[in-house]
Amino acid sequence: MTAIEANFDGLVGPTHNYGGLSEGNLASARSEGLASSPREAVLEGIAKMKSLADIGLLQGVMPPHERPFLPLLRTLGFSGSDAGIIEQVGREAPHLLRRASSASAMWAANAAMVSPSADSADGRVHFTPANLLTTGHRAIEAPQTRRALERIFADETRFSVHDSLPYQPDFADEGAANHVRLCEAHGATGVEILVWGRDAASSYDGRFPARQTRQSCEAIARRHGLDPARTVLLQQSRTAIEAGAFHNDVVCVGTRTCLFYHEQAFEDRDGAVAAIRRAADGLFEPDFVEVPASEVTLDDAITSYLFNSQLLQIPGEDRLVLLAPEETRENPATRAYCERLVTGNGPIGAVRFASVRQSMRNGGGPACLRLRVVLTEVERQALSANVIMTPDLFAALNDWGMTHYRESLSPGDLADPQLLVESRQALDALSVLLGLGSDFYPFQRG
Ligand code: SUG
Repeated sequence: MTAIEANFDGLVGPTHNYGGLSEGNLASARSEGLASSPREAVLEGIAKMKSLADIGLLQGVMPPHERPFLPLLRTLGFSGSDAGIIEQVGREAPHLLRRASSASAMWAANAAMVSPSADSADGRVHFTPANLLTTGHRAIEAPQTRRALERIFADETRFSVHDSLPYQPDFADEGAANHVRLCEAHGATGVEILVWGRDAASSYDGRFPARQTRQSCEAIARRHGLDPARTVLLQQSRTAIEAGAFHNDVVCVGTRTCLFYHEQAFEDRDGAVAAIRRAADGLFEPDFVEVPASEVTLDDAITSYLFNSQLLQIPGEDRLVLLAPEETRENPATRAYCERLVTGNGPIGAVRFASVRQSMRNGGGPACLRLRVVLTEVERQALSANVIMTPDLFAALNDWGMTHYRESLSPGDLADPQLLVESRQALDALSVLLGLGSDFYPFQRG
């Protein structure tokens, strides 16, 4: 069966801001309190999506979530009118307002873990929305993510959208950011690599949280019906987490037969390579492109986000293309590495750069912004809603962003009740534009 790898990017929400909310994410800590530009952020994201659609890849859009999220604030005991709550929380508990206002659903790599039909026992595409329970601002995402997935992948004969894993520390899950799938061709049986930072059976005392547990990887592999012989669970290196790699996709990316990763990405590097080879036996020969720490230090990898790139199979090109953030070009070590990489005859033939600076300041590179979904032609035809990027959708989304998004947002602006009004107007218009229905957001349901 032939299949393609589609990218569904999270559309940046109107409240995009720098809240300093993610412990262990160094960019988020560095940017805390800076003014953001929601408009620039959304336009950067839309431009990246368009550039991939233009080169012949299937590109989808994941809608932003409702923020500020009044249901959270009401659950925490605030009452009265919506505007009154925003003002009160802004005065009395600004940290809760930041938590309720983050546009973090834009990082769609954390939306869900996805297994294609070629790998699942029942021949359907499986999705597990991530519970994201390690950070308070992200732990509110899963119900709306599930809703979005159920609208877009509504055909239950082809797609299975699960509930998120239980909200218990043992099952902390951050979605596809800790997942890589290798295969000979997208439609063929693949090897699914699930990466965890913490084993819930032992205590973990790192400097920064390890956001994914081994137990959540095991549960997802079971519910997606993956073949144990073709599934590999790997431990992310503690050193990488301590250095600021809060997700595995900050130090590793892979597609088709190619795994591109930092020497210090995995706790047991040799064991990882051997396990992947074993799982791929009889299917394909994996290509390991390992970046030595002597050429790119972990610090350079994390500040430049070299590995948070999209590794793309572009129609008509023999070798893979690495779409890296501009920051990779600006860092002398990673720029030099990229120049050497493409002169060799390995699987990666070119490096291109995308500007997603607004997202990068919160620790989100090109790969964080997208959720990959491998689809056969029949599955592609079964998609619902109007979420596939076309020249018309691109023009409409650009106009929409220009109309509804603020040029600049400083931390104090979150306490402006008008931001809530503007945000709802934007999402109302968007739900029409993307064909999601007029009951897609909680505020639309009353
Ligand atoms: O979960 N940043 C996100 C970045 C997610 C990046 N995703 C991947 N690596 N796949 C996070 O830490 C920062 C929000 C703030 O501080 O305002 C934030 O949530």
